[in-house]
Amino acid sequence: MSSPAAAALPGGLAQVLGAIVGPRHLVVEPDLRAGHEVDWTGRFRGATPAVVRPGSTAEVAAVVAACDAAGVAVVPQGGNTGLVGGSVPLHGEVVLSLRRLDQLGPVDEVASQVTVGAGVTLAALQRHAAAAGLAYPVDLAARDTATVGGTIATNAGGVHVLRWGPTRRQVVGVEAVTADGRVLSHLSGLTKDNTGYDLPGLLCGSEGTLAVITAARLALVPAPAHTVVALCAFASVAEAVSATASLRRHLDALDAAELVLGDGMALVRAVSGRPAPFPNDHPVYVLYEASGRADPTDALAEALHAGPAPLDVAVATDAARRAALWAYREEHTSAIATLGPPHKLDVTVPLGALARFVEEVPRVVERVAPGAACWLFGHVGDGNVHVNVTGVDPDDDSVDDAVLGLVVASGGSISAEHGIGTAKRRWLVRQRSAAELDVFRAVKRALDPNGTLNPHVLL
Ligand code: FAD
Ligand code: 2HG
Ligand code: ZN
Repeated sequence: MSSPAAAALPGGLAQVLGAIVGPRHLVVEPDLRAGHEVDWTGRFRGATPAVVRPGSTAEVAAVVAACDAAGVAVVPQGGNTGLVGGSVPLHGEVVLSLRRLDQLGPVDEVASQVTVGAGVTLAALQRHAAAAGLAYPVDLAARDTATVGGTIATNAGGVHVLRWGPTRRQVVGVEAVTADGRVLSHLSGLTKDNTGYDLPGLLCGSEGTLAVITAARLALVPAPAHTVVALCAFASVAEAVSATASLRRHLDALDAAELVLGDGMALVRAVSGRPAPFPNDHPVYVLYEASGRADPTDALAEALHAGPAPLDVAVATDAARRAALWAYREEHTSAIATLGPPHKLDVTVPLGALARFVEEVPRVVERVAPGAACWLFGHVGDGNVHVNVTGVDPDDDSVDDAVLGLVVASGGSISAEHGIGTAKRRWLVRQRSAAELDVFRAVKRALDPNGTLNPHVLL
């Protein structure tokens, strides 16, 4: 999906923005803007008159206020790894890049918390926490690029939601800038603090539409002394779901349960050249990870006996072999990207309906887009399936309509963890009542009356 070229900035605004951030950080050269104008998948491509790169909260506030006063819309952008077309200037907006806000505060070992800038990447945060013997539990394959601000704005999930919850559960304070340039700062991180509305909770998942997040106070968890990964093969998705339910009942230390299907495994192997995990191919795999202070390997093996028996199991305890098993799952997104821009439908269905949903999706897709290829994988413990469809024109959303229709009919959610962005805006009315959407719009008006922040995202 691409948009016409962006209009130039209104008279004088370029000078104002350049004076705020310094000329070096007002990026107008086409080749330097280019990477900020297209999303990670290549499906959503826009154009911006300028990428503005503030280096402090005060600069963010001044930039946003200047754009608001000039009637110029702004797209906040972190690592630009978002998958719903919410981080790129599809309507000629100014791009506000938050990547320079990359300060890592000292880890508060008494509270197990840390305050960091919105531009810190997940990987940098994870390394910082690890150096203090702690861990930041939100983890996803884009960890080297995705930022704290972006993960809060999307309420990112990732592979550890099963045990630690999504980003919202880790955010104990935020600093953010409203469209008129006011700074809201509540970073004390007090566990008990009933002094009004929960602004961190509101900003989690707000997709850059309510305020620009500039820093966050985050809860950390104990770093595990032992981690074990087991890749298990099953005969069907129904067995995989039932084995996962059994593991959840029997294993406190379960961090992740990740679904891979046979064709996705074959694609990842073809693209990466990785060897097969087992002598025989199987239709369904689940990658389990467990971790704790004590070695959970025996507990995992015992828990596996309590459910449907896997057809094959590969176990890894050392970091290199664990990473090799994880690669079969994590490399799905990049392997699919080699086939051209996919339609990505990140959905949840009730666990009881998941096996049927996985069977049904290819049939539904074949009906509306004969010959298109369907790739399904995801976070089976959360009922979160990533439906990717390749071989369909980026602008043809009949596949999206058909799959999301099936999701709603199954009692699921049209966005599990990636957000609504611009990609799914059309379908939000199927999921949220008119009364809820009215309240959403009222909240938006209260914080951003001129519609400056991501006006084409979410609502
Ligand atoms: P961006 O893409 O830059 O922005 C995303 C949204 O947040 C946009 O609407 C943007 O306007 C807004 N935004 C960004 N920064 C700010 C800010 N400071 N203040 C206000 N608004 C802001 N997501 C998951 O949930 N789980 C996964 O497992 C997962 N795996 C992924 C794997 C790969 C290989 C890739 C490419 C993506 C994956 N994602 C996943 C999606 C993506 O990484 C997340 O949505 C992530 O949270 C985006 O962070 P970002 O910094 O790149 O944000
Ligand atoms: C994942 O779980 C991400 O790997 C990306 O959420 C999903 O590529 C996708 O559709
Ligand atoms: Zn995911």
